Amino acid sequence: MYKLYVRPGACSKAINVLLRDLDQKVEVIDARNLEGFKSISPTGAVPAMIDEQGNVFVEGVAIILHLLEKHNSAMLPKELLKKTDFIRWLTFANATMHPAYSRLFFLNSVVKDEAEKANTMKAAAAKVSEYWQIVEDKLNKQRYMGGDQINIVDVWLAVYAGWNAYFPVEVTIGPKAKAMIADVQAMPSFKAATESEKF
Ligand SMILES: N[C@@H](CCC(=O)N[C@@H](CS)C(=O)NCC(=O)O)C(=O)O
Repeated sequence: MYKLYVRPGACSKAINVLLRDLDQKVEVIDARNLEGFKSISPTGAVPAMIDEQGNVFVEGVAIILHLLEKHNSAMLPKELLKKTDFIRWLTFANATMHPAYSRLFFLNSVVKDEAEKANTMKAAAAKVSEYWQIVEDKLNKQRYMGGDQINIVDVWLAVYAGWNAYFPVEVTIGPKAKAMIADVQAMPSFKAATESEKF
């Protein structure tokens, strides 16, 4: 049984989905206001995960690569160029798209002047939309980010797409990406993860 520390609907939800897709048992723990959480995750960020041996894992990409390799998942290509491409898109999600959304969250919470907030958030949202266009370009050639099967990159992107509802500015997502997101949201593991984060 894995222990997974999450914030409801945060990026940690992708790990919640992945553990289910890998047929692993998971105890989902709400990290919000959890005393001592920084002794598990020094930055205070989720996801954090503890395995049955007591090994502690933080940082989404490291957790995903660990789980895929440990559970011998076909999602992680063995051939070097394919593996590098998979990691490229994983880090596109985690280190390009996610920080672009983080800027929106940051501006939404710290900018108090309404006109300044509208301007800065519009610029930040344009960057997020630009990144969704990169996803759209990829999905114009194939149904999912890794080919014809949903993979963890699709799941991560679908989790981020759910954040659009929090902002008073428009993020544009193309039709192919919207179809991919709908398929991810229909996955039983995605639905189960959503339920498990209703604390
Ligand atoms: N570098 C970390 C960042 C994770 C991250 O930004 N998590 C957000 C939720 S999506 C979080 O916990 N933010 C609250 C905080 O950092 O205190 C990773 O990739 O796992």
